[in-house]
Amino acid sequence: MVKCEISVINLKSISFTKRAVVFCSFFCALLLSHVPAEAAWRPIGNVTRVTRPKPNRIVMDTTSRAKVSVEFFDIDVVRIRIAPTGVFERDFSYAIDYSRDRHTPSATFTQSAREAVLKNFNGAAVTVGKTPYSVRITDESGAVVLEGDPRHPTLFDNTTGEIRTSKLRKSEVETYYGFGEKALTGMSRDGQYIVNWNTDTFAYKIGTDPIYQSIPFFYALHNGRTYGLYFNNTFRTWFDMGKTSPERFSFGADGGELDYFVFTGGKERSPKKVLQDYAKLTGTTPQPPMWALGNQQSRWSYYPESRVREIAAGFRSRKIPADVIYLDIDYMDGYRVFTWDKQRFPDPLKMITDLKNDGFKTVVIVDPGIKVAPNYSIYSEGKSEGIFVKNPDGTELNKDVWPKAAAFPDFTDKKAREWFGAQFKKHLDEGIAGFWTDMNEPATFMTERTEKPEIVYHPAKTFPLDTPHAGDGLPDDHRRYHNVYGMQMARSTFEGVKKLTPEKRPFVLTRAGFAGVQRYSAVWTGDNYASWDHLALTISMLTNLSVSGVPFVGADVGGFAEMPSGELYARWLQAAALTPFLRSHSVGWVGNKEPWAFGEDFTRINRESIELRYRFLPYLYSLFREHERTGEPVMRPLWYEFPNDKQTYLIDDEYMVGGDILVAPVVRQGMTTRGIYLPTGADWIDWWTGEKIESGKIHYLQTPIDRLPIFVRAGAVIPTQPVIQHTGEMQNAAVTLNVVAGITPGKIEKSALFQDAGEGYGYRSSEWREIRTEHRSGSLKIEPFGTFPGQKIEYIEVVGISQRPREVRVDGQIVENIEFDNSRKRLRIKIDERTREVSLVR
Ligand code: MIG
Repeated sequence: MVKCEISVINLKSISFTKRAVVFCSFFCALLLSHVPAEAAWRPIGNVTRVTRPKPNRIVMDTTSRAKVSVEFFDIDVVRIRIAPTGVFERDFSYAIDYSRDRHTPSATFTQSAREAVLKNFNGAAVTVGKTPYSVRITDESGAVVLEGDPRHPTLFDNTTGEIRTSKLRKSEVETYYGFGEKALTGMSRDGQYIVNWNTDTFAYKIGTDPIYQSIPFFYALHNGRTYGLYFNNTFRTWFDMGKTSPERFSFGADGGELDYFVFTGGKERSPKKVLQDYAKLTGTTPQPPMWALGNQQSRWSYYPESRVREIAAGFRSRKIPADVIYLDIDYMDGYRVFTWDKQRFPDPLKMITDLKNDGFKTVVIVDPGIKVAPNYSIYSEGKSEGIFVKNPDGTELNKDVWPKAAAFPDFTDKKAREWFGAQFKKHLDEGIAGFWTDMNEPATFMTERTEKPEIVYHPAKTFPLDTPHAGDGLPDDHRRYHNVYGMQMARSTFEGVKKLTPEKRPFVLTRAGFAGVQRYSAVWTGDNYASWDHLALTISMLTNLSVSGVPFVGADVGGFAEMPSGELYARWLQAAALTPFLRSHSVGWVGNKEPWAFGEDFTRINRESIELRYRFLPYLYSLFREHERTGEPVMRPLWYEFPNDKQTYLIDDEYMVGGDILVAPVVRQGMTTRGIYLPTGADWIDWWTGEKIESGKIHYLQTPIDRLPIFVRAGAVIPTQPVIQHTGEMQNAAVTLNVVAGITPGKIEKSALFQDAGEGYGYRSSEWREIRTEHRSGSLKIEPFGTFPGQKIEYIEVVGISQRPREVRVDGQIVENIEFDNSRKRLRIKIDERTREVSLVR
């Protein structure tokens, strides 16, 4: 084809006879080739007819044959669907959580020759222009939320199946966030070009895109006002966020419908409202087992058994807390999933039981590739069950991965999901506590015969595009289902484990995923690199992933590839200490990377970082509870909490844990002071010194190697516990409620500590307790709800109190046994389970 085009361009300069030959070969080539000559982009055209199948939905015919549907999907959620073929697809999405109730908002409809208007009961409206088709969404106050760019209308190409649209930016200073797991520079995606196509990207660099996950959801923020947009399309998608022109952003896909949800952000137009509505659409992460919030240790790979035991003992003997140990691919017999290498692990049950008795859970990796070997029962059973992915000609798709030639379950087939899910029985019987699903982009190896292996996104790194999939009733090829394969493997794992052990909460960790993956799994950011840049990158990656609906996120501490210095490892562990998922993991061919592998001084610092993690576990656990209910993330970027402070919009070296803790880790080598910005809209206290730090300013503070800079919000009540060695010891640890001084007089701050068994589903009925507090200037009211016998409440610590109060009363009685630490500006008051009110008189 390329040859033909060149010939055509040069036609004028060649003779008539030659021209005839060129023309002939050009048309022959056209006939022979399946590749279309060029993209044939067509607009939607004019709206010719409007029908209203439901009160909250209108459907339009157009001159191009494309059909358009406009709907108030929920009160503050507009859904627009354009079917280029004129026939809407089956209304099913792997991303959507169908188990949730939704409001069907009442709406009114009016139309004229020029416009069709669907108006929500609260005043928000969608206005469709008819000649030609255009769309504009306005909020309750009539302000424009989002409108199409009239000079770059929605286009589709019926020959290739591609679709695209462009929207106007509010101004050149609009910032964009979300997009799931992206290794791109900075916090905002403004000016960037983004592609979604799950890809195995070993030792990715800053700027490598795409990587493992695809979440086509983003926020636009301008002047404190937000909206969100989720592009409900599983094909390869792309977003041009003002890179081509600062006047607009554009997005499109290689196929499917132009189906997108706009989250208007409600009256406040706040990021929180956007995320709540997105979470209502795609679901939340169920409360993880408590142990999964503990410190986790991994390596590719720890083996044989003696080495695993040595690592576990290494934590206990050095008093470094830990809850989980991971087994990477070398535990298997020749990389056959659901088997053991009997030389390396002669008695898995015994080892796992001993580890369990020592407070360690064991998690194993599971790959989707099932070794092609007739005498391997998992393979032969899978084959006879017919659950493997096939080639277009009906033969089994075999590709090389770790076990060499492998077959792959079609996770878009319910039968395959159930079959694979049932295989976990063996490991669950052995006592394995959780599963780590890797290589599920899906990733395959290139062989010696692969042409041009130097191409980064080589097609041979996954299934061929024309590979058929069941698609749960909508059979189509890999183009449509590539991006959901990983999340469906995580789902198969989650659902399988849940069915086999219904009394427990499954723990799944996945590398690949799509919007909605949070319903099944935690996510880690794949094969990062032991460099300072990569450490710095974790903050924007994990916070953007968090606001993309996925709360349980972490990066390989210390970097997966290469060897960190002691300083880098220590700073990394420190920076990660309060991130939702805390796991050290690395390749096996560089030096040891356990927290004690960098000399005595670093061992102490690393121990303190992990101890810090365990101190804050009651707070972290409560945040997960809040997430399950509302969709609020655990880890949060600053702009999300403080959208009215524009200084926060680009901050990518600080993060929030919940709404009350701001962490400003050191992510640069040798930095013993750093600039720290504290947002306006709150007052801040230094957690360590109790010093009040003025907001709205950058402070240059000392950041010694053994301290994570933490700031807490004035007025907050933050539960902590003493250091324990693993979460199994938690029940006997007593809670301290840290009451942060400096609350604005007249204000009431409410908070809740959530307690339950840390496992199982009792918390969904009556086996839970919530310690609710109300903080006013000078007084704290404590009220327990629920009857679960959770950790006892033993102390109140007032953080940031500058002098010893004249009087402290507990339930009205003056008490004397208080400790005031002037150097740290802390006051400690002993209370007990019956305490309902503590008050201070200055
Ligand atoms: O081809 O199982 O990202 O965490 O250690 C590499 C071996 C396969 C990639 C994962 C990594 C894991 C490794 N895996």
